Amino acid sequence: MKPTQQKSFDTAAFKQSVKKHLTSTYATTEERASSRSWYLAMGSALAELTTFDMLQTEQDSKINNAKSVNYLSLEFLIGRLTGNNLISLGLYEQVSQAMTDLGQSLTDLLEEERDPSLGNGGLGRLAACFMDSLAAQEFPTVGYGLHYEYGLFKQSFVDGHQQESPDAWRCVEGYPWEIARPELAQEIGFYGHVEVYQEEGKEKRRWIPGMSVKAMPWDLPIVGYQSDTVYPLRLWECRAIAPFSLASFNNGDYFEAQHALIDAGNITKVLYPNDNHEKGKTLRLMQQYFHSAASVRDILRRHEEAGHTLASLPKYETIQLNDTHPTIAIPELMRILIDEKGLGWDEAWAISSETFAYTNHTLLPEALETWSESLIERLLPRHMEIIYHINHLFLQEVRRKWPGDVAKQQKLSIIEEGFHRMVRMANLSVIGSYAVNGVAALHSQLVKRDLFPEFDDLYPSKLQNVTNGITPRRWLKFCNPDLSELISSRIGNEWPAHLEQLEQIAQYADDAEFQQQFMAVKKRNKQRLADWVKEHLDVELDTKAIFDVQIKRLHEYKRQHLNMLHILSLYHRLLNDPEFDMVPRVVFFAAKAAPGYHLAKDIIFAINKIAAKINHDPRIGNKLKVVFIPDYRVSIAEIIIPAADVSEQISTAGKEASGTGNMKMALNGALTIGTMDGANVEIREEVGDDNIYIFGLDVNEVVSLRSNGYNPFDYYHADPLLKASLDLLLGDEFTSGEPDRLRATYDSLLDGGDPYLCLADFASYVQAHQDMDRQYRDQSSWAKKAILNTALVGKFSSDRSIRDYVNNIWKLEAIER
Ligand code: 26Q
Repeated sequence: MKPTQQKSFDTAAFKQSVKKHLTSTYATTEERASSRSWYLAMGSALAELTTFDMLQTEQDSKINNAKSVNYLSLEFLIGRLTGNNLISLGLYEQVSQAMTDLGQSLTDLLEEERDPSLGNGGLGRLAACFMDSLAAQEFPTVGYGLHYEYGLFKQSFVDGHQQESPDAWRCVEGYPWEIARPELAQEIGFYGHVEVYQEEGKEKRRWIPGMSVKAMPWDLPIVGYQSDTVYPLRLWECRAIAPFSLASFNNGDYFEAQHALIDAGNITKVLYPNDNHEKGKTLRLMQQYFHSAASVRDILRRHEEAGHTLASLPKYETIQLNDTHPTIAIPELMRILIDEKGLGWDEAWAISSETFAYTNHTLLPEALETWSESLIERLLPRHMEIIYHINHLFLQEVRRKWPGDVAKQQKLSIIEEGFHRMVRMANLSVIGSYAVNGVAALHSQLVKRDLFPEFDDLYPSKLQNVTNGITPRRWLKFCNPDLSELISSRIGNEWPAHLEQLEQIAQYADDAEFQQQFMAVKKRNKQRLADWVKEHLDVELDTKAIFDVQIKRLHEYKRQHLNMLHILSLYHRLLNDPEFDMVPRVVFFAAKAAPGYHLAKDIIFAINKIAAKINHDPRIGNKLKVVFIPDYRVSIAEIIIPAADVSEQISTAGKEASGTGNMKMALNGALTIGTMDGANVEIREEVGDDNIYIFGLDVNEVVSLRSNGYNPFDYYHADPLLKASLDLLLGDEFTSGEPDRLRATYDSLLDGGDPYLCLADFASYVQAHQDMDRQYRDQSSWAKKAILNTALVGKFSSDRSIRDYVNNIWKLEAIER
């Protein structure tokens, strides 16, 4: 990467281009244009610059003769692009000035951009951070995803209940950063049958699909930080092939033919809103195959156009599977190599199994994907045959390793026997990949120990770890400009590309002036959040309070309801314990629940009701406020994260694969209160025990508590504070006149058996909060801890994650241009 390179920029030409787009693309005038039109015109003018660079990159023979990584993911939660791209291009100041000249404020225009919410949460956001780091470090890459018409639903609250509404992120005008690539469209089949035929005396097979659709690619530019390299994020949109059914048109059945068009559009209509839970619907499998098939064909097209042989595919291309969602790409590549390119099985397998690598993001059994054999057979008959054959050869290997051990064969088989036979996508992924990785040290250990121990025996060194990371460009430089400036004033401005340099600010951790400046920045960021809350939610907040933040998808394993119990305990003590003294505190939540996850929605409802009561209860003298920010998304995370004093990372040990919000908040100077789970373990290693609040059972203690028979009532009866806190959920304390409306959450924690051990961890969680509250009273020592968090989390840059993939898995080289 070239240091602090400035792009040449012609301000006059840029302004001209904005004006041209205003009139000729958006049909308005400078006098009449709304802020929205100005934003669109500016975006279009900028996109022209990056499209040019993207095409240059695409045609660069140095890149085409080097190895690239193809990142396949059903989700890319990229967030707004305009501000971030301006930073990467190094044009923020110039464009800001140009827009001022045109009578516009850049910061206001940036607010006009809708977040492209093409992901659910962690997995999708990770994919976006990885694209940023690949481009920044000039590793040749293409991201492949889906061009959903509707992204993750928008969330609002009606009487405290989550309401979902569709997210038409492109609005009517389209998204200025995307560019259609009709020349690269592909045709994708479904259903149909397998035909057996003879060729040169050999029996061959081919798939005759029963229907097909068109995959139209849209490219978004991934602009490398301070580099001219722009790699594409290629998103496939499903379209009908027109004229779809000539027969129906000719029969005069116009509407029948139109119907087919409508159905084809459905495949990429909407992102599935489940996170860490699979729901085996036909349309979801169609999305997965549509995505994999279009991407694999595009990869082969690029490979062949560069003049390389099929046998050299693994030398030039690696395909990273973001969880099992694109795993059907493995049998798809095999099918193309064998049926279409005429290779033999062994040759094809040698290529395929050296091309794919798989990242596992979860151990939760309900999130491990399986698809019914009969569904795959119907939708993709040839792929099912190929899966059987992969399995057949694999089970021979298993029998050689463990002769006579039928249980091993059953456990490792790609096919799960039972009333409905199911295809286990994780097993297929491990068997068909040259490397498999977990996403944090602890998680990767558990993948080996609990999820795939036999695979680890069979294929030593296939199972690896790559600890997740976050891009410091978006998650510090862009979202926290004041802290960025303070950091640069002491250690220079190279840190966004070399995050380990932040360690140098550790020397200022005891410096009174630096502490005071650091805390002043935090205060301004807290004020920015408080202003947002006042404007949008009409709740008044005091920045002297501790800002205590839990922002992530709503899931029982993430234990937002444990946080809620802590709030109830504070409320109880404020009302009943005259001795009780606490630093004022604001607890922030932001979380979407999957629309079909009823208990998660009940927890949202309970927190909202508790917030409504507490926030207006004069008896507690503004000591405690609870704010549930609706519609959590990347752009609101960019406001909340810089303002956090305390980062809640409180999942049951062993359940959160990594977490990445934990890294973002620590980087922005928040102290973590967390369990020994996911990447919290490594954050503790980096920042040191004094600068993090660890509580609760660890993985081994969780296992032994469960095996001894866990009974939440034991804790309920033994701990009066816990009992009092839980009992507040009964009656009508928070739902005046309507008792029992918060009962579902209460019941899940007691009669429901408390599957995520909230009650077992409650006492130590409350204690950790108390320790933290004491510490906060000493602002100098708090500042020191906060500074050390920022200083010591350089490891969690996604640049480092990508280098780990490059060195240990992908084995590719950066291409300086
Ligand atoms: C699967 C089948 C059908 C429909 C939906 C799904 C589905 C979709 C999304 C299953 C899982 C997901 C998302 C999982 C996810 O976000 N996992 C998180 O990944 C992060 C990045 O590695 C980790 O930091 C988190 O710990 C992990 O929970």
